[in-house]
Amino acid sequence: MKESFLNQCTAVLTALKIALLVFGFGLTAACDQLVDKSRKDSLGTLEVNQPNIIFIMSDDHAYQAVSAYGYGLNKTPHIDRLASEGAIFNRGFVSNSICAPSRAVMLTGKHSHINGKVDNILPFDWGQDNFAKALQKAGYETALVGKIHLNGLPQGFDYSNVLPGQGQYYNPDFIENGIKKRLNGYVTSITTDIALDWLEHKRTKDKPFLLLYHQKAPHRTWMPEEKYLSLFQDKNFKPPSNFFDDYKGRIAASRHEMGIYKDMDVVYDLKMLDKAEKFQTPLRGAFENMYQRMDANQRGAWDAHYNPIIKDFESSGLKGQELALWKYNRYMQDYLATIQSVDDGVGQILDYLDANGLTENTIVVYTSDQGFYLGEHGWFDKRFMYEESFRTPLLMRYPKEIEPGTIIEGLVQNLDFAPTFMDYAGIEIPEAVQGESFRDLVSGELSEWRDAIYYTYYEFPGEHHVKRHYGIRTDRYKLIHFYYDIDEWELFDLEKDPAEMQNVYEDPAYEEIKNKMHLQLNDLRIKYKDSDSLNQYHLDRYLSAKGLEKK
Ligand code: SGN
Ligand code: CA
Repeated sequence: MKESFLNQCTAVLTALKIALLVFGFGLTAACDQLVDKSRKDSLGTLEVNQPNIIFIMSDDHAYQAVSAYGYGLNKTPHIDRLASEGAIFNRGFVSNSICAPSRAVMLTGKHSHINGKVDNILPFDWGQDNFAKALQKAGYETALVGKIHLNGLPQGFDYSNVLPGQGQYYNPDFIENGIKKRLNGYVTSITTDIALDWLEHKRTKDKPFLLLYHQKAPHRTWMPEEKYLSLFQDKNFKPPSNFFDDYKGRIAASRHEMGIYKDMDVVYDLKMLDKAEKFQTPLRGAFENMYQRMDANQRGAWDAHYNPIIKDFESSGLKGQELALWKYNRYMQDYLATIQSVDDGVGQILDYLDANGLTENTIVVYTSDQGFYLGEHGWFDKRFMYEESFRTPLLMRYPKEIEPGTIIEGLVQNLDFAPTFMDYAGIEIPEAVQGESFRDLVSGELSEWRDAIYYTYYEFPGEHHVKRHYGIRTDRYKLIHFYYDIDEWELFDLEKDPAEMQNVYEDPAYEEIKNKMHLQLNDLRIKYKDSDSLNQYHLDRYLSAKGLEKK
């Protein structure tokens, strides 16, 4: 009786909402609150409350470039709101620091060697379980918007509107429920508009929802939105202390191809598109293709900003260290400018929740698919198990359970998202899931948590030349094994050497620590069912897919 009355009430409210939409957000907010409450009441108890979940992920967003982490590079007031109104994680990590594998881990709650997507090259199997499928079965309406970088039609989503592969910054193609269309505008704002449109017009408002809102930015080649082109123009950034790293004692690191000085292309990465001989760079053609996508207005704004910089650069004749520092600064200006649009989008989503009475019962998570080097070790890109790419920003708000201003020091990984969301949705977490729910950790109800995390990286031989490795990190130490094309162990004392410049693996003072770390690493490999023979299996598949010989 009560239920049918509520159903009628909901229908009337929905009709009223449509009719009165012109009067703005105020009434919609009241209705959302009512519908939300009736769902809970009709189910009886608070325990079965299924909160909405908005999972925001950007691509290559370094934690150093979220102002809540205190590095002073830029201002991200909307992302920071999640920290002040919820929790910030100081030890949020990925388990394989590269895009598609990271997303596969996030969806499945299983390490790369188990879910099979170990690198950006080999295909992902959407047929396996993922948390979106589980939430869908449990009554959630689900959507995926923006970058996912996994081949094939996403499974587990009632609605998907995603970029093909890496996507484009200007006038990008999007694939809406399997149908490709080119959209005009800037990718970050378009992605936000699609997310807001789904929230307001496409979802069924009497169901709990899961929205994966995933930005392409600030991925290479760091092309800012017109309005932010000159935001950091007058800023001179101080490079990190290990910008001129000599890689002593770290052979794999010394073989990198991701140096700002050595490998960053002045046209492709730094936008110096000019006719002169020195601008006929290897990646010039690829940049010209992206530039050609712009319409006349976009190109007008672009040229007005970059042409004077090109002119200055041409006449400067910079060389050596001065050129390295100029490149670093140029890189930072564009990279940080793309983040401003990401932060705006977060603000728009949070405003939508506020205006619609959804703030209280919606979990909002902000993270990235991995971290990124902003000049540490002289680098851009990621992939290594060194801190800046292994670690990633993680902030989370859920007013019903998380105290504002919470700081989490526990070692959390992207492996934990799937079980955490299932936990909040009231779904039993399957045995096969390797991550752990951090729901009780973040609400302060847990005293015991894991003391070590496991990492793997596979994409070699490949772009940026980062050798295959795996390793373990505890609160204080990190042990890494580069095992292919080289056989090198590295041990770091993160308390004494946070910049990871001293490999103390051969230092007798660390003998005991080293042995303990080896034992712990073995335990973790057993726990997560990883082995040398699995590494061999993944290597063989990779080499044959690329038509390469074994070294
Ligand atoms: C592209 C980039 C690389 C980057 C990979 C992986 N090159 O290939 O610099 O490391 O993506 O990034 S680009 O010339 O195409 O920009 S990931 O985040 O998608 O894994
Ligand atoms: Ca990425």
